[in-house]
Amino acid sequence: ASLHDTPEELDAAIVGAGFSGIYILYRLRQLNLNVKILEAATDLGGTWHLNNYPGARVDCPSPIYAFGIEEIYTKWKWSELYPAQEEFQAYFHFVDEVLSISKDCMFDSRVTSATFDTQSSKWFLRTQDGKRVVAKYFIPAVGFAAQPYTPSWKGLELFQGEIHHTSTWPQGVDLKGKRVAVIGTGSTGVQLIQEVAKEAAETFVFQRTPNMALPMRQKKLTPAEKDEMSAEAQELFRLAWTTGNGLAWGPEPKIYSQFSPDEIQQILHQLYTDGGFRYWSGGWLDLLAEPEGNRKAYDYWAKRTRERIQDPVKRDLLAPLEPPHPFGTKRPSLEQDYYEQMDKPNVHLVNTRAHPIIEFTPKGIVTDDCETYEVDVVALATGYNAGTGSLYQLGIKDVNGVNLEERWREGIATFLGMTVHGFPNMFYPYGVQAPTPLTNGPIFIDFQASFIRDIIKRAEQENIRSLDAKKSVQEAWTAQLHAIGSQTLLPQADSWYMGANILGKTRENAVFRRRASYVPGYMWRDCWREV
Ligand code: NA7
Repeated sequence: ASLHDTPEELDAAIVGAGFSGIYILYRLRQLNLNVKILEAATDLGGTWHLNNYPGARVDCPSPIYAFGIEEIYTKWKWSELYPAQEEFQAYFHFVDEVLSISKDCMFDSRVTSATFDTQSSKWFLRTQDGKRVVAKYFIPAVGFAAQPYTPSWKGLELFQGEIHHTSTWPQGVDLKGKRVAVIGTGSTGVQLIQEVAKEAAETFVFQRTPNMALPMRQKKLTPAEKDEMSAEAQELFRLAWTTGNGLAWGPEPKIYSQFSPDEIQQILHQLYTDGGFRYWSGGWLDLLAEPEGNRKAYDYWAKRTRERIQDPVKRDLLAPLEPPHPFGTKRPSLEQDYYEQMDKPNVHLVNTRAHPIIEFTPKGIVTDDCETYEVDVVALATGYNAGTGSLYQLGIKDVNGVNLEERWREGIATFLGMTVHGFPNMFYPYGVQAPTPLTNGPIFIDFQASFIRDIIKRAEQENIRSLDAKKSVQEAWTAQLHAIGSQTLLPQADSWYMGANILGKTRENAVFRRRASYVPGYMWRDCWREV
């Protein structure tokens, strides 16, 4: 790595060594380009390197939450249907052995500024410790969850116990016999709570919105099942490329009104029994768009969940008879024994919808009904400044020197959810205005990485200095996204899909809902200008 005065010259600079950074490195190597990854952390894995909290595991089933690369999936064997974070760390090391990724990585390199120079048509990147890189193509592969969000509660800094956001959870936090608060019941909170409740003397769960968590139906794989899975992997990856959710199955190609009420109940029963995200995206096509069927799905979920909770107060808070928002318009978590853990007498459910947290004291947390919860450890499972936050912290400026954050102040505008007008030769995978959170990550990333490779290949063949999405196509894309989004139930939830989890953030749909029409017919001429 070049320090200070001599910038390292590359064809493409990727930021981030998670699934997307690695996939893009792999794809761009196919073009014989000089490519490197700049990674803030000390190891590969991105979110799977950082998220060390107890219970962290994937919610998409193996073997297809993985690289669809033959040299990898034919050799690697998963131990469970839904592997835990430690297994992903081992997996990324294995991927490194097979693909030699680390040799093209600059670790400990946190990018803090990225500017486009119109003279040379190149991106100039600078890291926190003064390293400089110049590259024709700039690929911020930083995922949607790179900027943790902690609400600015009064007195937070006064708390004298241990306090950790889940994304920076250190090794070796001892919870045994402790009083532990978990704030937040999103995907992270649910996973964490299941583990905390088994260790801690008392657990205080601060819930604002109940998670419509679905049974994971986790499975440890026997040696025979592992072999079977390896043998099927190729076909499963192939199938996953054809579905809207990036999983190996999708809904029947029918809408709610095409089923009889009995059929609907049978479908719900079957999907719930089969487990995983099937209940969320395996039923009928318009589950997230049509209110009557959506309510049926909610009611069946609530009935099955309520049966598992003995405490009547907790039952009404965890699975109320009236849904707080349409089913599935916030991401459901997958759980193993969440409701049984929550039902235990030493697990206390604090309703922060009714009584918000107003401050921290040296000893604990105070809610607006003047209750004080004295605890030894606080876990902040309060999520992320999703999508935009990940990009903003890189300090990216457009051709006129204007910050991305400034450019998007009045609303996010992109072309394909991968590039932004005024930021030539910048392609970001797995981010805002793409189908990102509604698909199985690695499969969708592979799809985008292939698109990015193909468009760069074409630009190189035709000697194009830089590709900048035209303003008109960006406007059309963004308008289409909002038009599709407004026909769904997604805007009815205060989710991070809507930017509505962060106080003060503009509320707008950040998800391109329909993967089918996401297929790029957008490759050439009339969509791009040269800068
Ligand atoms: P999420 O899904 O954004 O969850 C954050 C949680 O924190 C959620 O339950 C929030 O309640 C809660 N929260 C946030 N701010 C507050 C305040 N001020 N008071 C009380 N509670 C609060 O983040 P995760 O880390 O769980 O998951 C992120 C993604 O990672 C996930 O979708 C997966 O794709 C992987 P709310 O629901 O907003 O009422």
